[in-house]
Amino acid sequence: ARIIRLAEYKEPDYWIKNTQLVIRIFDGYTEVSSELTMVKNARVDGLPTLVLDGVEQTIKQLHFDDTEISQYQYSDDKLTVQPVAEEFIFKAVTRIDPENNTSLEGLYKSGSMYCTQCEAEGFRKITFYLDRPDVMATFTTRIEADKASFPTLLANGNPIDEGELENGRHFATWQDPFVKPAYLFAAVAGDLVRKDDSFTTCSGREISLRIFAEPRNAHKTDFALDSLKRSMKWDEKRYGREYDLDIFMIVASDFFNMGAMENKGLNIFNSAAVLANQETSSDDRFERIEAIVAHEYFHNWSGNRVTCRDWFQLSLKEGFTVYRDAHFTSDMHDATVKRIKDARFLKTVQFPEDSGPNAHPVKPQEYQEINNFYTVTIYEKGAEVVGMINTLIGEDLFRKGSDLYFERFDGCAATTDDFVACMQEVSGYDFTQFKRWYTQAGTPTVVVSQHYDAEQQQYQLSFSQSQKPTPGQSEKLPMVIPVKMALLNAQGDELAIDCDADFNQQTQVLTLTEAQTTVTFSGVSEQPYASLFRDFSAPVRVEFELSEAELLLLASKDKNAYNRFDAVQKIYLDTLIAMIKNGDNQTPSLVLDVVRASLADNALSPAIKSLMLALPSYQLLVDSLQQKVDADALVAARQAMKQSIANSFKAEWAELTLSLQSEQAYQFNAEQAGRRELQALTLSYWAETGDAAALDFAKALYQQANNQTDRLNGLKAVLDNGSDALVSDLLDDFYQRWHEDTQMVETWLLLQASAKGVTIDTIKALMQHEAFDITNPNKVRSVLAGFMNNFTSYHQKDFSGYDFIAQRIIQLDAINPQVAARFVTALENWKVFSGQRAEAMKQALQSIADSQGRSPDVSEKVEKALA
Ligand code: BAL
Ligand code: ZN
Repeated sequence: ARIIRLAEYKEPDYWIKNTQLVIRIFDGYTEVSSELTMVKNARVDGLPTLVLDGVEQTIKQLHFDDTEISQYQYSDDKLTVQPVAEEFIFKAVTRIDPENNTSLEGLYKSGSMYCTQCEAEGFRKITFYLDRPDVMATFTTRIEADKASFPTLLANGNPIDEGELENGRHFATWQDPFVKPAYLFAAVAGDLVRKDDSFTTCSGREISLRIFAEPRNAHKTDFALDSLKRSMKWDEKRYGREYDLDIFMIVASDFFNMGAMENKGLNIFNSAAVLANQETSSDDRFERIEAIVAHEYFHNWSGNRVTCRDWFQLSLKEGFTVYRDAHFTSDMHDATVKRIKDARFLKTVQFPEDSGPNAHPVKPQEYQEINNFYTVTIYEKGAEVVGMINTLIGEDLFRKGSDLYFERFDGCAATTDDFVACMQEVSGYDFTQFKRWYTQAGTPTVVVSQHYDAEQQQYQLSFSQSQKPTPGQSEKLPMVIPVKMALLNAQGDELAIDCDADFNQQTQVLTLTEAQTTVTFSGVSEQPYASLFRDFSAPVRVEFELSEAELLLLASKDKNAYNRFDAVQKIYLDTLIAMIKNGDNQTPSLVLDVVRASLADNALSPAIKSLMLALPSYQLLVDSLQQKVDADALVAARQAMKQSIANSFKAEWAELTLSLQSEQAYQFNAEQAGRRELQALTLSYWAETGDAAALDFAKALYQQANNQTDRLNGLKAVLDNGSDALVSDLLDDFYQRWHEDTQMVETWLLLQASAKGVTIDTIKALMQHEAFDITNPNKVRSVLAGFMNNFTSYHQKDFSGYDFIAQRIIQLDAINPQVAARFVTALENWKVFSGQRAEAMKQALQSIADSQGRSPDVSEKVEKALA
């Protein structure tokens, strides 16, 4: 396989200054004419051959200026030609086949519309190009199509022309004055309805905002438009970033590999990530849509105006933009809740990636298929790294650094080093060692121990950091680790800190740089309680053995709400791990005490309370065990604990569930969403007790709901605990009522694939259902990701889940390699499991490896997993 290495980066031999495209859409084929104004790179000697990327191109004509190119070579997705001058226009006319493009990269047909997805390397499926992010050009795009079928024709930038053509066809021409790499190109042709709004920028410019959707979805666009306006305002206020074009467009597409795409001025969204209303979208869906709209919008600066030099810098735009959208969500809703959920997600999904065969640094050194690097490491760990920069230099200097970065690299393709250099320049902080966060893969473990000397009134904390080897990286060096902390007295009050280490009094951050650090705190008149890594100040594993009394104090009195949550989770996790190790599934009183205290604490918001009362997921448990996992024992222990908590507080669950019922008109906001989230949790415990009244309540919640959140909360409780007859009644009812709504059908598939006790036969039946379509990534994800994340069903005792997934990966790979490769994650961490289970997972991987005609996407992941 071909390996692309960062160390081998060099500038291209030629640049493209301007790109003129004509896309002629016909029934059965599309013809693309391109004119690329090119100039030789001044740093290159001679007149090198021009090597353009192009995939599945049927060549009709090639020209240099007006001279036809008779000699060329087109093989292995590269077109090689010999220029005769340093400046020229390269012209190509080619044909492509969007109707049969099931990879959903390049130009493809999504239902009745044509749309594009070019990141990372899809543009080469549209025409020949220097398809790399450091080649930036202005674009003019003309689209021609049948007018009756495709009245809406869109591309990046501003509309400059439109008109009628022969045979009922028409055209529209769009011009994008901002230079951009090809991955930000977009074009759409469809029969779409448009919803308009406007936004006045900080400098008084009026921007026209337009959302396009298929007519049946016209009623679901308001929320995204509002989210967009909030995002635009926020980016002006928080980052001083004003929108640049006069128009900002969003298009919803039912067939989409990713969540959404930040194409300049023309974002294309997965329908599931943009269409919303109260009837069909739950609170968490609203929050996710708002965050994705913001994320794509924020890319206009962090990604588009300043883009990446090469794909090794992907986190430059993704890590920073995730950081920005997380901050936006915190500002819009509840910052602690957002932080808890983000940290929990990182631990649940990114930590396992970082300790598995696909571990890679935030700035990878090499790849085979870049599509495989749109990972939680690049995105979410990348965001944590940006967050640590903020923690280390403080918010004001961070903003100065970001202003400098945008100013200095506007219109350029930059690197993560460029970003950090700006932060260093404005703050004077030396980031040399810190940059290991970009180059070293793996999650550091910090082991902490404490010692109190009452006589000297001194307290010591010793930190020892280490990192396990990751594939291709055996040596690990110490990291810069910011520890936001406090010392608490027995009432939970914070003590003044006087210590002999690098501690910032203003930010309350202690910075570790060595493998071992011992910090001595003076003037400590009683044994303190250490509240460490507040707000999850670094993406590390922490091992700090605490007594029950210490844990209980932190769990009940720590004023840092994140750490309070974390202490409660630690109690559940440590207890579950002990239960698994000892083979004893009695839930100890400590756990019940914590639940009781959390239940009784009226100062806790419902949202935080629900987070504190929820047991850690199976996935988080697997990662926390840090030893070979006996999946059956793990399931038994967690189920026993859930049962015990349910039964011990049966009356409380019932009472709380009822009291959380509200007559308030539905609104998506943090307060209401928190109440509904807590009710979902209390109802799930109540239903777990087997109380018939709980199921009656759940059924009524489903039937009487005027919003999707309540409806799903009721339905989930029934799915997990109701009789087969009731379950099938409600599922039938759901399908009957909403089978014409794509998002509802996706939810219906997901609910069943995620339900307790689902069997492979049910999954197979879902894949045979009229609502299923294997060429549609959302449908595939609903069923297969739903199943894969359904721990007890996927890891069922006869191991049959693994071969089933392997066969589906092989099947999908022939249709959509990008989507297929994502499912390899379900098998790649086979080494964490014990005995025959690990062997069965490995065999499933091997069967993929042995299959014919695998894509580079799937090959890379499978080979790494088997290495
Ligand atoms: N750039 C791919 C989609 C996203 O991260 O916004
Ligand atoms: Zn992004």
